[in-house]
Amino acid sequence: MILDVVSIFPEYLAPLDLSLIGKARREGLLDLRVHDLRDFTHDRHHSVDDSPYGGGAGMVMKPQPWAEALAHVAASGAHGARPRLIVPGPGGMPFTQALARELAEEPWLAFACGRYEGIDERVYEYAADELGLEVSVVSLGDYVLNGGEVAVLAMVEAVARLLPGVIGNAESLVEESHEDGLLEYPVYTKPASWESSAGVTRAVPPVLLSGDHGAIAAWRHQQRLERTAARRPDLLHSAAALTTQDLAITAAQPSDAAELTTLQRACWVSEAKANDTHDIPPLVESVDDVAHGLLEWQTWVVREGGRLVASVRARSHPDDPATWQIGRLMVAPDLQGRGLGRALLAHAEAQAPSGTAAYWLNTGTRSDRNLRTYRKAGYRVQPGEGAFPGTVDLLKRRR
Ligand code: JFE
Repeated sequence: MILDVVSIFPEYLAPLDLSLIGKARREGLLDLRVHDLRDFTHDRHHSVDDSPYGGGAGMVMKPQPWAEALAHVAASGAHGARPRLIVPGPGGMPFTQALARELAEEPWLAFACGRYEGIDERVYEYAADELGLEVSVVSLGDYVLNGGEVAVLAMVEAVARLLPGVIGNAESLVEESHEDGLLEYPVYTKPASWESSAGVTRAVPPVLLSGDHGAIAAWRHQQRLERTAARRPDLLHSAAALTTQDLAITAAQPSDAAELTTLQRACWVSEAKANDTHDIPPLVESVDDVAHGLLEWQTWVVREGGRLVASVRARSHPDDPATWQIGRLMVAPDLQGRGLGRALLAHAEAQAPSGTAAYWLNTGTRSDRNLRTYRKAGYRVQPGEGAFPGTVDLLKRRR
């Protein structure tokens, strides 16, 4: 990946030579080029700012040095190639892990670090219209910095660590905070019992020493829910908890078969539409077929006011006990988008026996909504066709 940064304080970007990013640079995974905006001025004082039209406090960055600097950067690539231009600003779109992932796919990024009250608006138009750049104004968060440099340090670090080869352990990337909408669980290391200098002894939560992987997964999930509720209640609205606090997840009974049949037909109609066929098991199974499925799978249901509104099932793979198969994740169409599906998926994962190495599931190749949900939950699409025609398999390592 090529990274160009334009700033009046090029030394501000020096920390990028340290640690992970510096190593990636030395290994050629990253080509980071820092440019001094003042090199693109022509007056004796190398001036880059002037007073704002219309009045107001402070100074505004002049268009000319920016235009020349960005033209220089844009012309430095292969024939026809153009960088995506990222401009940090408190009024930009939020910089999120999702945006970091999107930017990590780009071959070439350019960053324009403003100062003062910002950059003359015509520079954005020039970069888009005359240089052909896709321009994105991006905010690190709702607070005001003095310039774009600190934001670029943060964004470059967040993007670079997603590049193949920059972090040794690719798996550690999948299973992180924010990847499935909940905060991370607390972590501990040796000693199991630690005495602070004040003489207070603190033990690691005993469940973590139990060797019971199912119990550990359930405890960690609970910790994540509690932390998210305490620190980021805004995330809960779309994530797992609220829904499962109010609605109990219970084991399906044989008497649920008829309602499950109705629910799966309601839930898979969209699949029939997307794939232009009704020849999909959940759509054509009889009540007896569904009842038979209850014998071969562990199935859980959620009821709201007596109505069966959601379900999921799971079992150990018949030929590979280390793989926990999850399927038939469904939420009544009128209740979708409330995090119920994610909560059920987390529940199914937490029920996997110790010795489970990976969770497996399968969905329609064209089921964009499902694929997005599973991706957010840490699942990755496996190459090639899935277990059934028109489907893909997805895997997630157990942590
Ligand atoms: C610049 C400044 C006056 C901004 C209302 C360039 N997340 C985030 N916070 N702050 C920035 C980004 C940021 C980025 C670039 C910047 C702030 N400033 C300062 C001064 C009004 C401003 O916007 C100049």
